[in-house]
Amino acid sequence: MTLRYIAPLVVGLIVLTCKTWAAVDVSTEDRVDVYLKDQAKIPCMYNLKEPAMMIVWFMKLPGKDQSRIRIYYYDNHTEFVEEGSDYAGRIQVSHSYDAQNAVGTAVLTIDTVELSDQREFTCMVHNVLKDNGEGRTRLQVFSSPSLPVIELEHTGISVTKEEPSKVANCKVDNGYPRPNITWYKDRFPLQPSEEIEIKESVTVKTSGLVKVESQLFMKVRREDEDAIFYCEVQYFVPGASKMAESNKFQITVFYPTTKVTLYMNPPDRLIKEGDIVEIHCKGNGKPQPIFTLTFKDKEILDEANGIWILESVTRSDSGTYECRSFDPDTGIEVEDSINITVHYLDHIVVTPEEAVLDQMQDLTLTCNALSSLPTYTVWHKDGWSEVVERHVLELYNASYDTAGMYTCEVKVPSLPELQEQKSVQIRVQGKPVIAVSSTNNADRPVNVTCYAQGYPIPNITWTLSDRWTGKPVPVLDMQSQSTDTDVFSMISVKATSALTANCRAHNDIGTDDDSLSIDAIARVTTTTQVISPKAIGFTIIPKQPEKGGSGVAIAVIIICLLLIAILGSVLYFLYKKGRLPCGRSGKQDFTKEKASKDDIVMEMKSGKSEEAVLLQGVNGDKKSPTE
Ligand SMILES: *[C@@H]1O[C@H](CO)[C@@H](O)[C@H](O)[C@H]1NC(C)=O
Ligand SMILES: *[C@@H]1O[C@H](CO)[C@@H](O)[C@H](O)[C@H]1NC(C)=O
Ligand SMILES: *[C@@H]1O[C@H](CO)[C@@H](O)[C@H](O)[C@H]1NC(C)=O
Ligand SMILES: *[C@@H]1O[C@H](CO)[C@@H](O)[C@H](O)[C@H]1NC(C)=O
Ligand SMILES: CC(=O)N[C@H]1CO[C@H](CO)[C@@H](O)[C@@H]1O
Repeated sequence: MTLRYIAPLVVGLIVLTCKTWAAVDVSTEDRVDVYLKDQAKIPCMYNLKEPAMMIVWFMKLPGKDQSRIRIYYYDNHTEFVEEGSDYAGRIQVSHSYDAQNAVGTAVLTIDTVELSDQREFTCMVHNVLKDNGEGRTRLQVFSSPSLPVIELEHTGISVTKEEPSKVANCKVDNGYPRPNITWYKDRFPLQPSEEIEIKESVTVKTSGLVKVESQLFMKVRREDEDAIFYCEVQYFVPGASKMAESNKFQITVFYPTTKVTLYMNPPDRLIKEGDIVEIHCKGNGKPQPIFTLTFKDKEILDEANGIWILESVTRSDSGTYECRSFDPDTGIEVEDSINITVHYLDHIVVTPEEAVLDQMQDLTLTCNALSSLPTYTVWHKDGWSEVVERHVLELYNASYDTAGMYTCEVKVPSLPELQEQKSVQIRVQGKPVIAVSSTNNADRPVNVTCYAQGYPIPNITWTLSDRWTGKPVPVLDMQSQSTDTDVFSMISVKATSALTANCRAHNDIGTDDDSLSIDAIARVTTTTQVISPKAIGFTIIPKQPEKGGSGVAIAVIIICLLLIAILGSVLYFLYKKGRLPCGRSGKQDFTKEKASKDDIVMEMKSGKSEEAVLLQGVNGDKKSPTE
């Protein structure tokens, strides 16, 4: 505060010392600054060897009438403020005198300064000799304006406009003296030019305070959409100048579309039939123009913000899509196009669709499915792992094992969702081939099973007969299961006597049968049935008798029997002649051997079946292999 007063004071003194036109040396400040509604102090100094005789303060009237009016009077007798003036009750003057330096002061204080107080005040000092001197001070009142407020033009501004367009309005209120408004773009002040126009309006309100509005007009360019704008207000305050910035803002710039881009979302995706495809069209202008999307010269409707959604596309949706935009302002028409390929995998065609083969026949199966992409084909059999990785499957020299369900699977490696499969039933026809087997458990009913392959699927017939009487025994508890290629049948037998179980498989092409002997004690022997050579390769067939081996064995045993007979005859002869001492034991052994024939059969059976077969043959149970 003091500094602020002293500086102008010194200047004032220098000025005044120059103007030594009066007898009394009076000095005042040229100007005193004060905020509206504050208290103003206007000092007046004089140099006298004694206190002033009289001090009078005047004010100058505004307008053309430059006359001055006394507002305050002081002398050695009396002191008063002029009644009826603007200042009655608002001013006072404090006096002091410094005898040592011979300097006196009279400070005029004005309370609650109004704008109308901005005028000239004169201090007149008289000395004892009635000489006088004067000093004048101008009171300057200040009011800080409100912060600047931006009002934006809301719609966008087109770069194609010939004349500068209104960008924004900047407003400050209640300032005094008149504040200035400056516009800024990216921190650089804007000066009026061919492209920039600034219209300012200044309103002095009844209060005397000033409202300033500034309108910015500009020819915008495309880059201006990124520019930061604001306005700044500069105003004076006591002893200084200040400034305040408005909020920063950006403008919406409209520019024509010179290029459109058509693309799929998401991009770089393989599309298959049934997919949803999203097509986007974007222009490089602002606002986005009206687009039209055409496909095969037909317009596709249902557009929303340049996006079209094609639901469940098919291969017929493949082709070129074109997006066009037309700007009516500039007359510019632009377009872009994309190719869309909708991929597909058709249903599989397998040839033949089914087949019944003869044994040893060959067959070529082909599997084809039309696709727009490279495919991978694989054949499986009966749900097992792959057989071949080709679209052609060749079956050579069909056997019953060849029969089954063949499945062809076609995949598209680049688009794994595309895959198809189809199955084909291959049958191999022929007369039944059977295999009979049984459990061997003494405590339980014996389960006799019969497995038959063949096509048409054979019918299984079981017969049970008593081995000694030959009478049929009813078959109870038969269970059968058949698949596309074979039949499995099982009976449970409670053998109260020795039985023969016969399984007979029959179809249009032929018949096969096999028998089993079941002992009363539930022991089992296989029959003489020689399994047909066709059955080679069956997993569950019983061990096949070797024909060559049994021939040799038969010869050897017949020779042995002959030798025993001869030996017996010789012994008998010697016995009759009395040459041989006869023990009872020898005779007994011979008969015993005959009696235990069955036991020998069982022992041999557990060893080698071929010998069992032979011995049973000797017992007369053998059946003809060809039947
Ligand atoms: C306002 O502008 C005028 C003219 O350029 C200048 O004289 C004055 O000092 C400025 N006022 C402020 C507060 O800056
Ligand atoms: C076909 O199979 C049969 C029995 O499985 C075999 O004897 C014959 O040699 C095979 N023929 C060819 C050409 O492989
Ligand atoms: C015979 O078959 C029946 C029915 O399948 C089964 O319950 C039984 O355990 C089998 N008997 C033997 C000795 O395996
Ligand atoms: C198999 O048996 C069924 C009835 O059980 C009969 O209709 C069919 O003709 C038989 N098939 C043959 C090949 O004998
Ligand atoms: C003490 C003093 O200076 N008195 C003076 C007051 O003023 C009158 C005239 O107005 C003088 O006569 C006195 O001498």
